[in-house]
Order: sequence, then C-alpha cells, then structure tokens
Amino acid sequence: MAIINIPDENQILQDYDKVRDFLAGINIVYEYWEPVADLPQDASTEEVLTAYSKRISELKSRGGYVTADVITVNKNTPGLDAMLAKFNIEHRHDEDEVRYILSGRGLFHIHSQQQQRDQVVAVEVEAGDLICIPRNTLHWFDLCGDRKIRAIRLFQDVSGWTPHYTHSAIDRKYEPVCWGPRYIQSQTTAIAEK
Ligand code: LAC
Ligand code: NI
Repeated sequence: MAIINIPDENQILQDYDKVRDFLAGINIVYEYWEPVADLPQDASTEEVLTAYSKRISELKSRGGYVTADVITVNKNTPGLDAMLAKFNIEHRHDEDEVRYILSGRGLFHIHSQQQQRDQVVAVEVEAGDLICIPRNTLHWFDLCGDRKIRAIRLFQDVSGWTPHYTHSAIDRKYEPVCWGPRYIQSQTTAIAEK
C-alpha cells in the first residue's frame, strides 16, 4: 500500500484510510485494489489486460479513459536512464495520469497548488495501488532502489500524455527517497520474531 511523505513537514502517513483521505484532499484519487491472484510475474501484456479487464472497464467508465496498456520497466530496459530522465523533472499533462501498479515500486512527487497552498507530497506506490493524478497537476516520478515497476496505464487520448515541463527545478530540492522496502523488512522481521 502507498506511503506518503510530506518532506517539508517531516510527516509520513502509511495507514490506508489516512493516505486515501489525505490524497483526496489534494484532489488525487488513490485506492488499493488487491492484485489478481495467480497471475505470474512474467505474464504477457495480453494476459495482464485480460486478468484485469473487469477493473479496467470500471475505470474506463469512471474517467472516460479509452485505452489501456501495460508498461514494464526494469534495469535491463534499453534506454532506462533516458526514459527516467523524462519523468523525474516537474511536468504536467493535458490528461489524467492513471496507473495501477502490478509489481515493483515507484515514487510520485505531487506538487499541489490547491487553494493557494503550495505543497510537495511524495507518494510511494507498490503492487495493488491505483493512483490518478488529474490533468494539469504538477508532478514528477522516480523509480525506487530496485529500479523496476510494472503498471497498467489508462489513457483518455494518448496524445494528451505528452509531458509539459515547468523547468522550475523544484524536483532537485527533493531527494527521491523510498521507504517501503525498509518498512516491509522491519515488519517481516517483527513477524518472524514472534
Ligand atoms: C509519466 C509519469 C511517470 O508521465 O509521470 O508517465
Ligand atoms: Ni507524468
């Protein structure tokens, strides 16, 4: 489940309801959908889209999305650094950025400018997390340390996804720190010690 970090306030949220409510307050839709069981890690795009077809239809009808695809990125992806360099600087899109995470981890920084309140919120996502960053919301994205993620993407119009960069350089002020693996590690240890 997603973890929120508000670096300027030294605040971390990881309780599902709190994370969802906080993000709703800055106009970001966040939900956790239990991943489909028994879907192999190496399932093809078609297998993934078939396994999730009911949920994809539900999302499409909610948000007017017309197409869905699967993006798979890992350290063996050709041109990975160049690809990441397009995402890890502040940008916005003319359409919603909708991602359902199938595996791996990633870190979205959202630069919220709601009601004249300027705030940067880091949202670390993992398998089962659905996030919708509405059109025109400023954001940037990094992978976590294991440099891999697989996600279903939904589009209203593929051309709308072109990033528009702000060139603000605000992204450089925030270290892309992921908390998850450490947290999961300590949880696992805690259970193992029982
Ligand atoms: C994108 C992300 C990752 O634009 O922000 O696809
Ligand atoms: Ni984006």
